[in-house]
Amino acid sequence: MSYFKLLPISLVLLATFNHSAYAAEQLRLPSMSVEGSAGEETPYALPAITLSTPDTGDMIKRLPGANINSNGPLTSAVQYRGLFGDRVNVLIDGVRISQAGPNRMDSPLSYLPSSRVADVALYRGIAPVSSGIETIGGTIIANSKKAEFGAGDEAEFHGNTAAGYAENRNTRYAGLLASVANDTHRFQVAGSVDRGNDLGFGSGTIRPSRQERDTIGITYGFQKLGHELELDIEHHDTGKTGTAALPMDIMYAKGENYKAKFSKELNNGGKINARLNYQDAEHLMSNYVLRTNPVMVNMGSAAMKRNADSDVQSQGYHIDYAQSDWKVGFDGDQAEHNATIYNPDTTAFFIDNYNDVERDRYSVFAQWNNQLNESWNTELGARYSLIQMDAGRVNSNMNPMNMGGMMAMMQSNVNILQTEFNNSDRSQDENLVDLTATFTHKIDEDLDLNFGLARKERAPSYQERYLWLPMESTSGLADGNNYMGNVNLDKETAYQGELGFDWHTQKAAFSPHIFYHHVNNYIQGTLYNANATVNAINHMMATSAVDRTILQFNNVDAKLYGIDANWFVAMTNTWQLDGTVSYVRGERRDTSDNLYRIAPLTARTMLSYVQTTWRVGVEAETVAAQNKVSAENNEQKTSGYALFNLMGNYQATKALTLSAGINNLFDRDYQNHLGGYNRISDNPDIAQGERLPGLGRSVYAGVNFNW
Ligand SMILES: [Cu+2]
Repeated sequence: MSYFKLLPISLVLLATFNHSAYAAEQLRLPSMSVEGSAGEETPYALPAITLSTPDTGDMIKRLPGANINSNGPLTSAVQYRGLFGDRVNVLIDGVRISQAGPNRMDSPLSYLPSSRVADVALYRGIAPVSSGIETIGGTIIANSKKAEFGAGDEAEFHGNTAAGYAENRNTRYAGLLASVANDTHRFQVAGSVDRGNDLGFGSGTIRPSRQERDTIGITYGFQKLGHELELDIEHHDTGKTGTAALPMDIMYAKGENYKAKFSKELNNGGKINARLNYQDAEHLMSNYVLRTNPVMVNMGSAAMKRNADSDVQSQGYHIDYAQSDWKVGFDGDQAEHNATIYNPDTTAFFIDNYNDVERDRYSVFAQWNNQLNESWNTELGARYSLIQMDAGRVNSNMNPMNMGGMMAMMQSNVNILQTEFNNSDRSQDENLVDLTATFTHKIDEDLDLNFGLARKERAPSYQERYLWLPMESTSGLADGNNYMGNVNLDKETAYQGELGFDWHTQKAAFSPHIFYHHVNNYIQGTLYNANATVNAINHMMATSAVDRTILQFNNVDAKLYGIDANWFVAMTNTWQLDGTVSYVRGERRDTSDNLYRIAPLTARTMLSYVQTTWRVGVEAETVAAQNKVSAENNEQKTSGYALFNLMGNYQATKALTLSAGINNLFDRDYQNHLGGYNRISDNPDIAQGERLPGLGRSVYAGVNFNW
């Protein structure tokens, strides 16, 4: 019962046993008498559970210290210990996905629907250097279900179906995996379909929050004599999906990801791992299809109908060699981004939002993991990365009719910024050095001490560097401010400390970790130095009586600290309690302000009643008020709340699990601090600029079937 070491037991039960698509033969069913109990494993993993939504973010939220910034139902962005966006290294099947959308509409998690997830995992605290380039905010992993090799040379046919339905506005999703395999070859086809209408809360509707996504992928695997090869092609297609916290909605985000993985065991006991990946994705967003377009109030209330067309091509590679205590390797990726804004009614109108933006990373690392003696284990790591960034020249035509007056003025102002940007030193290199030292000290059979120190660095994102016109394409910050990029930004450097223990017996476990991040040159929007040109553009583009605040990405100083823990208690053979607690505080060090969009103190507590083939549980999700908000970002406070969820699982046969539950049982109205503000002008249920409400009650049911 190895899962016992990984999880509070009720999560084991929550799991629909689809960790492997074919785990049917070994039911991971409740058993209070497990042999021994080791500490938490690294990375800390949770198997997939049946959710009320197709959004994998709802699983990530269950990891200690993790939370989700949500700008729409399919655009979950991971937050770990107060850091989010490009600061967190999110790996989907081992690969860091590049986003086609400059506002993170196709966030990495959007590439893997919940019905196809095998497990999600987290390196608690300091992520090892081997887990990726730019891991200042940690590494979080989501893996898809993969067929296993067969036992003999006969072909075996297997598969998995996971499907769910939630009554909150007809949310439904299904995933299917079918495979044929023997002991040498495996081949699988897997796909998913997600649909849902605009979501509801209390007596209202979040407009727009409909969702639509299809995925399909094929995988071929080969193994022989210590060699293993995997080839994988994934196609994803997100259709019209609302993002009420952003200025536009998703019309589509689609594309392909290609992966090749190879590993070989050598005679000397070493192992080589290699991976190649290529991604090609395109994205269209619009501000007038799922919502009413805004008007430019200072331009004679002219309709501001806009589309934005964006794309990314990226390729990456990773090779490492592991032998005894050592792992060394090199990796890198190159991504090229474009985004153009246009007016559907006036074809000649266009703005290059990002043109030929390149962000290339080259990196080498070495990691040494040593069991010094019975009670001391240490891991030391070093990584050097070169980040090269560049952007093409930008152009625009905001006055295609060649009108005089305001339009001519607008274009001449934009021309000034354009020329400034085109003459700036857009080619920038950054040298990053990551160093980590983590230690585990085993005090006795039940108790381990963990501590670690690290230095981690991150280069600016392309949005932070190359946003040349005051706009909101900021990788999903969704704070309602207009931003200016800053070509001359410096890299961020974080000094991180971690201290925790992991106490684990057969009847109970508790593993609190405290952390401190001292971040120099933290990149944050600060009030833009009044510039007549930028102010004039901002004023002319205004869609409300009050001009948007303009912030510019700048280097400031910050610190984040907090504690997160996860725990369980088996009270009797049938009753158990478990949960997580996560707290983080983010502050500026250069001013007395707080950091933006920091998760409030959050606890999940679940009481479960467990039988051999079924279990039921009641979960309390308690969230404190967030009063420590960022004045610089005009961030609004939120109140605390408690939600209660019911969930049940029934293992009907070895292969079939039925799940059902009710989320937000009491249909409580609440606002998720990480949920963004309503950008829609004409939703009678939510005022524009008000924080978006969390979802109302949702009764859901799901099925998981292995064959
Ligand atoms: Cu977008």
